[in-house]
Amino acid sequence: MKIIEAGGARLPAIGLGTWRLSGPAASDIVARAIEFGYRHIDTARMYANEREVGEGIRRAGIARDELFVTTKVWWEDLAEGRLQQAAEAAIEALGIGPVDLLLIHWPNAGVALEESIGALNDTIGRGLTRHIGVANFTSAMMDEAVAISAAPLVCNQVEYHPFLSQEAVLDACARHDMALVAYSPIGRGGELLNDPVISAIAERHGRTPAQIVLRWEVQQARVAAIPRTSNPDRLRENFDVFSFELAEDEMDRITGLTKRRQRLVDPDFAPNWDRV
Ligand code: 1BO
Repeated sequence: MKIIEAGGARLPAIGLGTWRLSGPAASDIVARAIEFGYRHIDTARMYANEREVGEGIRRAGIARDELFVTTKVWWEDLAEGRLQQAAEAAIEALGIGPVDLLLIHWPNAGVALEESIGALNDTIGRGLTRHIGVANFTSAMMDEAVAISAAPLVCNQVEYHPFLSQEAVLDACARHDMALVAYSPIGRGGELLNDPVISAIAERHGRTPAQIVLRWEVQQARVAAIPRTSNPDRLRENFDVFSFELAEDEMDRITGLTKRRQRLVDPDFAPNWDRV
């Protein structure tokens, strides 16, 4: 398993995303993922599954320090005091002690960045998390947040796949010793996985298109990916991307697809993505 070192943290390059997983299915897949070798689990207050994710982690019976667990506070909970309360509720629901990484899930233009980043920093002092970071920040917002934060910001978690360039965010990650954690890393499946460039490379390596896409992500210096699945076979497939390598020209051809700019997750509270 490749480890991404950023901002003083060590993130396993493949993690399990849990957005839209709920109930016993969420606990089951988390426990299975850990048994299978996953060491990075991602959840959020907004997913309303922290209790089940925690249950799956406890069921797997792994030593806590062998697992990297991330959760996120929702954009409506970023005010001083409210953010800390949300973090406390997350820790209580998970029931595994402090998390490894606590993120601001989306920026909120209605709360000053000084206030939300200050409150996020405070969660470290309160023993709620070991590290902090952000999600869905533009590169300009990353620059501002890093300048304000006392503790290093470990990552920016953003949508990233071969149909969406994140060049500006990747540059900002390199400037600030941060990781890019890719959500929706295989897009919506269909169109991306049937793309002729991806299919041809998959055929050449005897791998699935999803494995090629995930390999393209984790072969980049600062990128981790958190594919979500509730299917045990996919769990295995998504994790098996460290025993082969893409050639430089294959990496370049896949990177060439990112000019399509197909953004899949763009809620009405999202920031102005063009503010790079
Ligand atoms: C509203 C989208 C959340 C994904 O983490």
